[in-house]
Amino acid sequence: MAPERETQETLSNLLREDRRFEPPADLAAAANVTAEAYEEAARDRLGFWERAAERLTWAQRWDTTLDWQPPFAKWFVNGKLNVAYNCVDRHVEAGNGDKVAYHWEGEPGDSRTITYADLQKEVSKAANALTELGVGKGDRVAIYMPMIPELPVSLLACARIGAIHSVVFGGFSATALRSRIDDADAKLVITADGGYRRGAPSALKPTVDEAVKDCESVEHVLVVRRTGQDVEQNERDVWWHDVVERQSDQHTPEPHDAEDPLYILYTSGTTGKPKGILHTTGGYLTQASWTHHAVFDLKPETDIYWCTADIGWVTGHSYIVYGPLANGATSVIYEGTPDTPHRGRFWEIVQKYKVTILYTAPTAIRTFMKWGDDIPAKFDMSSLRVLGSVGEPINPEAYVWYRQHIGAGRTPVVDTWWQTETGAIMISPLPGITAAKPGAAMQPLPGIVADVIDDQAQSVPNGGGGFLVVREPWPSMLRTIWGDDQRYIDTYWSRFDGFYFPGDGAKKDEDGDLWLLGRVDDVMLVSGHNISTTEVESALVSHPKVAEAAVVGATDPVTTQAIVSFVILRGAADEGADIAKELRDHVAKTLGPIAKPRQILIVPELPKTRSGKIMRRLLRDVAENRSIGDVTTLADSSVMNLIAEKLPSAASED
Ligand code: 6R9
Repeated sequence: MAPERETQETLSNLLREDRRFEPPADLAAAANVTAEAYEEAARDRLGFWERAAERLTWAQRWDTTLDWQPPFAKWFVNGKLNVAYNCVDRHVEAGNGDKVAYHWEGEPGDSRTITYADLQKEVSKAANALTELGVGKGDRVAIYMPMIPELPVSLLACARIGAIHSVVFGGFSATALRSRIDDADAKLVITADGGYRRGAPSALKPTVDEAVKDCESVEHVLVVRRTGQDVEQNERDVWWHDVVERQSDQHTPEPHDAEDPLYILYTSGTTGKPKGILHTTGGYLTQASWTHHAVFDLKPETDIYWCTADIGWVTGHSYIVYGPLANGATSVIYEGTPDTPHRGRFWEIVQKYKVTILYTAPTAIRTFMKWGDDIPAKFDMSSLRVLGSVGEPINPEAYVWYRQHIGAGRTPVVDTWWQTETGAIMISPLPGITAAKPGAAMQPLPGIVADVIDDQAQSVPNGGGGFLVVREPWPSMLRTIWGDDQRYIDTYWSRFDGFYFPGDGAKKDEDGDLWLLGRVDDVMLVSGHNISTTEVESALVSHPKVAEAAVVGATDPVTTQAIVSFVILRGAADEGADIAKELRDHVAKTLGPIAKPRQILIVPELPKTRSGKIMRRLLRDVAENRSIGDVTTLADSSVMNLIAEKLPSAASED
């Protein structure tokens, strides 16, 4: 007999969405990938990935496409290639040395243009410098830098010589940096004096000094001069302009094994020791490159591509560095923040470089909504043809705003679901094929086998919700957690036997299309219903006065948990007396009375990680009147004080 449950559903499906956006006819007609790709991959998944791998240049072809000893995968076994050669040299050899690889834009308004030929020289010099500093194949290099050209150059120099890079986002503390240096046992740290953020130089070197104090593994700290700030000169420190600049700009890239490690990237993880996600060479580059070609429909001859992420996150690794460069793309890199010196900075950059493809995060989109429609309207953004979103579920309203106010109602929006662990995009519309629904990631890409299952590991029918899983290995999957195979097994492969479990909830709509519903740890249990945070947040954001919302479940004597909402209003909206009632009624109307929040708090900001994801854990502390937990991964810790000030009004509602 089935265990008695209050409801049949694993995760409820409340939100209905009937809007559809067909691909533009001209884009569809010339698209890089056609519907045929889905059939081709369904017929022969490994054959499909072999053809994707053939887009790269291999020094030696693999003999086995996949060696799968669950949950340990090897892709393109015995294949040999050099990632930096694939990202740089081969484009120069093909006669594209004069093509721009990066238009780099500093926050103060300085800029640099870097061609593929320039990049080849810079990467060769840096590779020679690393060798001189005693870094060799398999050694770990920690990178803690602002968004300056030396950052991608450093990654590529490591890849070229087979050193394993571990990029630590420049906003992390000395303690966080130190624990990552120690876990990877890094020999070299590459950093800069500082970078520009919000109109001022922001120092990095002092944090590194503190992090490497008494750290025995680190032999040298290689420092780029960016801001000219005073830096302490320690024994191990060497300047980039001394060591790198005097090197030869010739360097012969050696082929590496397809399964040689390429990088470690620590997931920010809300609790416990950070996990060092390990990516390897051939499979990673294959999927990063193919997905960038397919999902953005990248035409390297004509597109100007801009991903606004920081290279400190996986999005920057795969879609600023490896994917775009492997494809010979021309990209924009911007050093600073979107509001410096004014709130139109992003749109000014789109206009200046005639950006055609823009890839950004829902948190940024909702911020732009809050700032008002009039800001993007001042700029000529007619060059844009594809827009992308990543990092969190995109609320349907934010999606429609993005399409309308940034894409002039013409551009497809691709909502791309993936993780640090997956290495590359897994679930996404394809811009020339999919009639996309606002807020849905739609379908697994060709070659990816994903599903939504219930707590009994059964595939849910259309219309049902549950746990997202990946059923088959994929080329850019993490290979393990650095130094901890058991934690890799426990974290990702133990909840459901034989499936990769990413930790996200999802639903299949009536057509079988996929909607991501947030982390399963955040799901709320209300009167026997498992309600996703995403659906309630999207309902709130669909109210014209709301720019952004975060909801959490707080313990409730009657309903087990009750929904508490934190809401940021749009630029023009007024905090009227009845706004809380208006919003509660709106949610009840949109999703049903079960999803009606018990409380609505109007707040000026939401707590977010440094990569822009809402930290609901801290909001739960507020909602349950607890002292606020660990805030070390919070981007701006003063936000919690602003929210706490709003508390008395919350208690008085209802
Ligand atoms: C690429 C990146 C991964 C987590 C992931 C999920 C959330 C990312 C999403 C999305 C819904 C999307 N996420 N993209 N949720 N729709 N399009 O963000 O990697 O920093 O490791 O975060 O982000 O919860 O599990 P990472």
